[in-house]
Amino acid sequence: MAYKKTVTATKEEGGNEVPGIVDGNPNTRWAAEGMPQTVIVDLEDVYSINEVGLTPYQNRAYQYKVETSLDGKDYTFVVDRTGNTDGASFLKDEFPTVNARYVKLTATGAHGYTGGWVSFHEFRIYGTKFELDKVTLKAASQTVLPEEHVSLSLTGVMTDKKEADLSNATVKFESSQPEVVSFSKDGKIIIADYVKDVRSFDVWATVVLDEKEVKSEAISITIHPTIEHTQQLLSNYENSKMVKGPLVPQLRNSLQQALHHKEKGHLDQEIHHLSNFIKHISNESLKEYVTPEAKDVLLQDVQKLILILKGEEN
Ligand SMILES: [Ca+2]
Repeated sequence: MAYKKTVTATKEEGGNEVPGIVDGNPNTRWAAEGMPQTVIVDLEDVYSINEVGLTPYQNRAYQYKVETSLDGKDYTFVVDRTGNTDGASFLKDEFPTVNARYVKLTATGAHGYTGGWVSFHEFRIYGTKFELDKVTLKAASQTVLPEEHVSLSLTGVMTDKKEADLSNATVKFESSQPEVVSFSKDGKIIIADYVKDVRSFDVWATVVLDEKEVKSEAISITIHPTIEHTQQLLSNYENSKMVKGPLVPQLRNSLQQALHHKEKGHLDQEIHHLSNFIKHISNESLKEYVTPEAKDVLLQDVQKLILILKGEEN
């Protein structure tokens, strides 16, 4: 993780400059004369870190401490090996996960070595980068009229529990009824003019941020009928001969009257004419003029319309 990141040191020897400690090459090294000496690695982003590894020059038993920081000012100890007496080709230290951008290594001495030089081939830092963990999809309303464009909004949480910045994320909205439901570029639900018998659907979003793909939970949207929509539905059924004969003018007239009273604000009359619609379409003596499928959809929509107008459903 430290590999070829920005690194600075209190001092460096010509030929063994500080970038040699993070270049991934076991033959190059950083060296500085005198103790203590400090190296600071800037990881250039915040990571969850839980392990560091050091490759001391000539397997020396360096004594050192490691501190981490989010801002490069306030540092917290994660490793204290200032009493170390072990010489090895690789010194490894694990510690509880910390979130950090800066990692500071300070060599304070070396057990059994009196040369006075600090020198390491490599300084490795292990952990994970924060990524998108969860996205939540919300709709401005979970009921929608056919002509309405309900807005969708998305929020995300990163693996460090902080809110995700989704401004550069790729977002794809999908639905369980792709023939009827589409989405505008700014995240609005668009319902096709002819919704057939679809009265509810699920929507969800797939979000890609920094190559991490996360899918939201689906939310359920219900399409509420309107008189205008029912008129259009009736025309469609008429065109496909699913409603015909003397039933057509009766149904049309009921809707027309209901719409007229709706515009006047006469709620009782609006409901009265919608109830007439139900009476006509349920008339056994006219049942040869409507297919069971068309009857089902029209009846359900107008019954729902009445319930909504009566305030018994929202
Ligand atoms: Ca190196």
